[in-house]
Amino acid sequence: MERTFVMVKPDGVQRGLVGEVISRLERKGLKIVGLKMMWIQEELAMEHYAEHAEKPFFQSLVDYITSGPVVAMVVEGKDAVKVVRTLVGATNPVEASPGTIRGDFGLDIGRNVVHASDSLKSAEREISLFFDAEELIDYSKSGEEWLY
Ligand code: FUP
Repeated sequence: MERTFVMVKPDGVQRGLVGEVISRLERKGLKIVGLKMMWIQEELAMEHYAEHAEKPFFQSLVDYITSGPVVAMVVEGKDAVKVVRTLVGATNPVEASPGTIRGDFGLDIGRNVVHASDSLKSAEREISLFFDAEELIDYSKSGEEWLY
């Protein structure tokens, strides 16, 4: 089982898309093992987007991601990193296919509703950046009588 990091960005929260995003992940069969609302401070934003530090859009990216609350989560499942990237769609919502989160809800590359780790390595880095180990819950969803 893989774990990946997903975040509903400030525009997604403002537009009331938190439930929609979570619902799509759950319906796909992924399991939420960590979930919290938070307001990212500049230091964490800069670390999260460190790979873009030299890019011209870096400061606006940091300003945007710190502009309002986000919902951060860790989801678990088979091939979770790739599966979530497929559900999320291309970075630029203009190119994202209909049926993906960004394809269905985004219009602007700087306001693309969600973040999802792009590799297992970034997933591990981002999960440890946003969550303490005790905030991730180990539980089983299969074999429960009330699961239907
Ligand atoms: P993604 O992994 O799909 O979120 O995309 P990237 O890591 O390449 O980019 C991170 C964020 O930077 C994107 F969500 C949007 C923003 N970005 C821009 O604002 N302009 C660009 O030209 C590229 C990315």
